[in-house]
Amino acid sequence: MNTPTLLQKLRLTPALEARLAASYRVHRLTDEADPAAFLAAHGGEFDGLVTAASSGVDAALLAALPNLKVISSFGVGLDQIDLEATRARGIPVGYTPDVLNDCVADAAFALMLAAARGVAAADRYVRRGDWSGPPSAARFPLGRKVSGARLGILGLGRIGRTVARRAAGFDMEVRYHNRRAVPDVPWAHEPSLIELARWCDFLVVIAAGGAETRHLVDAQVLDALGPQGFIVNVARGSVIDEAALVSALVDKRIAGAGLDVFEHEPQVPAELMALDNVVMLPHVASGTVETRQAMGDRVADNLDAFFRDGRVISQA
Ligand code: NAP
Ligand code: 8YV
Repeated sequence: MNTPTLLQKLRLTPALEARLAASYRVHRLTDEADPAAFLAAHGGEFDGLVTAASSGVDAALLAALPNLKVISSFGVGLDQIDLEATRARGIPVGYTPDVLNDCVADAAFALMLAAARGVAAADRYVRRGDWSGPPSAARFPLGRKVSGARLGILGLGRIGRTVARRAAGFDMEVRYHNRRAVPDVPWAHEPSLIELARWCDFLVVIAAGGAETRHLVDAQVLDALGPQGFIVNVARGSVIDEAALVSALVDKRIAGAGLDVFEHEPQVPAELMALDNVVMLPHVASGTVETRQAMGDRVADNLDAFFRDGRVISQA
């Protein structure tokens, strides 16, 4: 078989780019001054497409690649990939589930602890010299206790279950909300998201993104969480109604938030910048050397398996 030709939609880690270049003919779309003109002239040459959860694949790009046989995506989220169009064409989509569970769950806890204990604000307080300043200056405010608190999880999937297991180390009682109860888990299923929010002290959002979950967390859910409740989002910005979240935070109708994802990344609502009870990350929950290496390995392994055996290892 001839060496397959891949279209790389965005820049990847250097290790993954090197590995792909060693086995395939790779063309980077980002090198093109006029990607549309390039695709019109050369779209028929590509056997495979490499993309990422954040970048996705839309119907127009698929249509520009008439001989495409496989897609390999860096990441687990599928909300930016037009799966209806790939299925209609019979194109398998490889992705990278499970290898990032640990780091995303770790990031959820980092955000939970940081929001409740004011870690980022306390760091700013020390750096400003307020701690060592005159004794008359306001002391740093008390935080909220995480250990022993009630944890609600929206989305008890692969990552949600990893978050739930970590909660045992913090003596937290866990309940979750999914459309379907998960069999054989020790945590209680709560069929109503509003009731889950009312019950818990910390609500971790880790449900899949996309049209079905858009604004699942709305003003009503936030009001049920209440002025003592914290929200953590490591899923997708779209799962929370961001305008409702901003107003709940500004009006102190919830206690605080830890956010890795936003509705219009990389734009972040200006109102959040001034709030010390909000901790923000630039969508890096899976961003460790080890996990990004494992994700990159799965991207390449999916392609290798497809071109060797006709099927990817992890198919969406
Ligand atoms: P997963 O195993 O597929 O779990 C998704 C969960 O969402 C399932 O428990 C599913 O349960 C629930 N869900 C889907 N639709 C729902 C709805 N309408 N109402 C309530 N629950 C719903 O996926 P995963 O591997 O854990 O990843 C979850 C998501 O995390 C990904 O899709 C991705 O967007 C996000 N993520 C973010 C980062 C980051 O860097 N921040 C990294 C990795 C992943 P039911 O089907 O029973 O409803
Ligand atoms: C990715 C993610 O790092 O896997 C996902 O769904 O959101 C992150 O792990 C990022 O989206 C890369 O595209």
